[in-house]
Amino acid sequence: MSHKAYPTDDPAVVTCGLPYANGDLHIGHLRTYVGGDVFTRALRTLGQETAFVCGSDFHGTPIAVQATEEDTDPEELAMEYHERYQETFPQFDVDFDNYGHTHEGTNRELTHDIVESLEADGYIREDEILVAWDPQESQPLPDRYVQGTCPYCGEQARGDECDDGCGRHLEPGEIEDPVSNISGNPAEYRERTHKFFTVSELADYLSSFLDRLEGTANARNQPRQWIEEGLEDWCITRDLDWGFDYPDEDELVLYVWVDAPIEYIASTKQYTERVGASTYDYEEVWQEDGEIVHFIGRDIIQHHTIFWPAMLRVAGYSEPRAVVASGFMSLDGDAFSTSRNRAVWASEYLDEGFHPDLLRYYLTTVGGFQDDIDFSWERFRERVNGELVGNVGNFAYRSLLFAYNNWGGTPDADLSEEVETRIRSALEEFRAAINNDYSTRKATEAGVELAGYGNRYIQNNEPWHLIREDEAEAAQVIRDCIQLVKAVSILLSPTLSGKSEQLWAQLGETGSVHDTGLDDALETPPAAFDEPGELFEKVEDDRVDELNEKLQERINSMADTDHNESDETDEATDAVEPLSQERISHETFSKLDLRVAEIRSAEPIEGADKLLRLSVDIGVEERQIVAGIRQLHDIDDLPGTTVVVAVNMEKAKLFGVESNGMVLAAGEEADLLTTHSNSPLGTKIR
Ligand code: B3M
Ligand code: ZN
Repeated sequence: MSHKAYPTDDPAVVTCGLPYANGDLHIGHLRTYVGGDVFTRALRTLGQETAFVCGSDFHGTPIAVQATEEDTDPEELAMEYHERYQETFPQFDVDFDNYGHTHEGTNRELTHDIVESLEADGYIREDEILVAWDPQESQPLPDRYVQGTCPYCGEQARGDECDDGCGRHLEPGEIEDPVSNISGNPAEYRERTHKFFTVSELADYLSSFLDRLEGTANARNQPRQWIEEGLEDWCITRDLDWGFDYPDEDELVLYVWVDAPIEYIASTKQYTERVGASTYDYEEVWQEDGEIVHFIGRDIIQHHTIFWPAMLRVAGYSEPRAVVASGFMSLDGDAFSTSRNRAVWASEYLDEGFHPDLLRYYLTTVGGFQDDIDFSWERFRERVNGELVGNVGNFAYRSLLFAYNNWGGTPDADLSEEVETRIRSALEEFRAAINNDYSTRKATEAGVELAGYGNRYIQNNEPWHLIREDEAEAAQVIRDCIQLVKAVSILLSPTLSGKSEQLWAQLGETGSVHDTGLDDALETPPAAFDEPGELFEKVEDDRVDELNEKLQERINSMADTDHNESDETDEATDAVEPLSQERISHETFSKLDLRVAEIRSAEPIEGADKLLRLSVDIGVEERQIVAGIRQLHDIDDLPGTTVVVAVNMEKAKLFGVESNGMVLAAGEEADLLTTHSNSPLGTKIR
């Protein structure tokens, strides 16, 4: 990869995946937006000229299906949520320079231009294909109007994406055993004429693009494999009323994934129109040598690393420099579910009175961006109290207060060499985290660790004793500490966007910390400042209990309503899974080596709410097995429990812990299987 290090001479744009404007935002959604915002601020701290843009996604069947369900017009529905998102993002300091939506004129024009240039260059062909059709309603069933089985991995998939399985995009007609979401009946197939973008011709270009692409590794690895397996052409039209018309066609609209990413350009263009091209020129970014960085969820990697760069390439635009794709996020070990109210909503978080920075910090540091992470109020408390209150806040407050009480500000002394060197190395870590890893987590840790160093420094030097013996020496120590506080404030400014600003003001600095660069961290702090206040407040234990109870009550009450009304659009969670129709031979079964075993010990795994590390005695040896059984079982009750273990499972690594075998359990709740007599450990189960 031969890109120049940030800051470059060219402008950058950071984008975030456009939210479909069809539902409230929860803290799981915020991961991508906070990620993009923190990264943008980090780039600016490095001195990179950067715009941060996004917009609401108005088109496609996600909006159309919901509008039908709510008996409203898709545009009206989308507009309502769009307006809400415009309020929500700034509440979390996710400050887009432009936040548009896909149904606007700017996007329509750009989309038509781009599609026309795909046509003009001979990259569009027409084909007759079989598409899903509802015989009862007598209408086509594009994308989310249909559910079925993924032809690649066999998981239940919805319309155009295998969301629970392999994550692939599915072409029209590809889904197996389709069922109509309108009538609930099996769908049929009808022949229709559609337009295809011949992405398959761009395989070589896309391979070389992936070699240059920066960002997270997941965004390169998956698509490389898809290219190896052979790229299919991409159907870019749909039989639908909602969306942008295909140029000069009345019957077909463009597939939502054509115009959605083009909104990245449209939104940047709107920003330029507002501030003027001399301030920020979108053409320099998108048509010359700009640095284009996309923050997305990992479920839309294919769209951003295959379809999108293919479109940009043919239409003569610049290619993305980086795709930063997040891992999955769970809540208390289970998936967020909008329809089941199993979520911590963005508005709810704020209503609880928590500062947005606490969540920004949690989302940024609880795992790497491409890792799967979990949110729990308990871990939220631990991180806030341990790192923000106990480390960062504590260091800033004790240093500033001591300085204020004794000198009314920063004492007059020279910065020591030791501290200067330590600050320089933190700045370097920050720079490297952004440049080498696109890691906002590591960049943030550079600041948090510097605060930790500061705490040890002040503790070891004991200025509170020194000041009685040798004032000059005490002044020296505190001078160092205030410089450290200043550096911490700059290093943490991308993540703790509001709190760092408060700290900046406490330091007696003028202007905004967001207008400073990394090198300002070594500029002398102001000689005078006011009495400081504490930056962070502890989250108390009983708050966590209360929040957990609230969440649980809500989930339970939704479960009760599910029992009473059978909601046809949701899958019934408690229905028994259909019995498998596929028979297996005795030989196949005998390949499974199942043994009677006993749990010897059970311990929690840091960061994984459902998992336990078990030591299990299987008669001939003791094995370490990771099992997702924490929900139902009390850790202390587990040792001594007889269980059934599949001993010849492939080894796996979960949250960094190796699992050598599988403990059998029933259902989502993981009810453990046991024996009812005293079969010796290691007995084979047949
Ligand atoms: N609107 C939302 C999603 O699939 C979709 C993103 C578009 S990004 C150009 O995550
Ligand atoms: Zn699949």
